[in-house]
Amino acid sequence: MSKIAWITGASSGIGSATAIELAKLKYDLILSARRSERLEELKNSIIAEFGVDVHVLSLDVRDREAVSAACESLDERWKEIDVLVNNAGLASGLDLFQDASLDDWDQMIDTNVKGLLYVSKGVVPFMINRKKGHIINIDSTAGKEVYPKGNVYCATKYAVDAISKGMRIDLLEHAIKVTNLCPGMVETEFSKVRFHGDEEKASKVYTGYQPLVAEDIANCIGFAVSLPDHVCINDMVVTCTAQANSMFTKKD
Ligand code: NDP
Ligand code: 8X3
Repeated sequence: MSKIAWITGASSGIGSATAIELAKLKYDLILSARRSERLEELKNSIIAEFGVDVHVLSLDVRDREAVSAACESLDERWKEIDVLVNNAGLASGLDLFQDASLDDWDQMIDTNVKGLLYVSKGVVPFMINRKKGHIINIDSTAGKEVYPKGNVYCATKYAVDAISKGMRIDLLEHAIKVTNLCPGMVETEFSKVRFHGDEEKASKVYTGYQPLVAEDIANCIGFAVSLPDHVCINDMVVTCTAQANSMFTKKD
């Protein structure tokens, strides 16, 4: 029987690319995000190209009851989740602490931290029942070093680092792998979302050097899930060659 992977935030960027990568590896997929029309398009193209099974969930990870109901609504076959990629997330704003908006802060904390927890809390019991599973938490270089105006986005990604470490300890007895994956700058819709739709400002983030693309991170995920059962990548920090860390990028 095929393995099953659930990817949150599959309607764009790293999540969409990961769906394609795992379909290539013959995983059946649960794809979730709020923009369900995008998920339906991705589902149709993946089924046509790779012939795997795809189940779409229209889901806002901030909605605790909806996440719990979505997990319970899965039929028994779809509950046999081998891989959970906790990818849904965002930066909202890039402002000095004293100028930043509380709404931006709430949205990042609710999505990047609480949303990741809600989905994990729904899926972990299925993995415990099967005594196996692999959780991949999409963290960030922002979870390794704080940068100017990164304040609360960085805090949410530091929280993901701590959650990954905590999960790895507590789930040890159930043979569940936990991989914390920290990308540097990846050209996706991330900056457009961060700058509230300002595409010009967003594109400047990626000029003067060659950033990562979503497929680079999807490849890393494909690698991490293809290792033998006794091997777990705990922490993976991946940047483009032009980026040393959160603070230093060599631009032309
Ligand atoms: P995108 O904006 O391209 O994708 C973000 C995805 O998250 C979308 O599918 C979006 O779907 C989903 N999402 C956002 N909010 C919610 C929500 N409340 N409920 C459900 N889904 C949600 O950005 P990336 O692909 O770049 O980002 C993916 C992850 O990677 C994020 O966690 C981000 O922090 C992290 N990351 C990104 C980096 C980068 O430079 N791009 C670097 C390091 C980490 P929808 O809007 O349809 O709900
Ligand atoms: C996203 C990359 O550099 O904006 O996590 O923190 S960065």
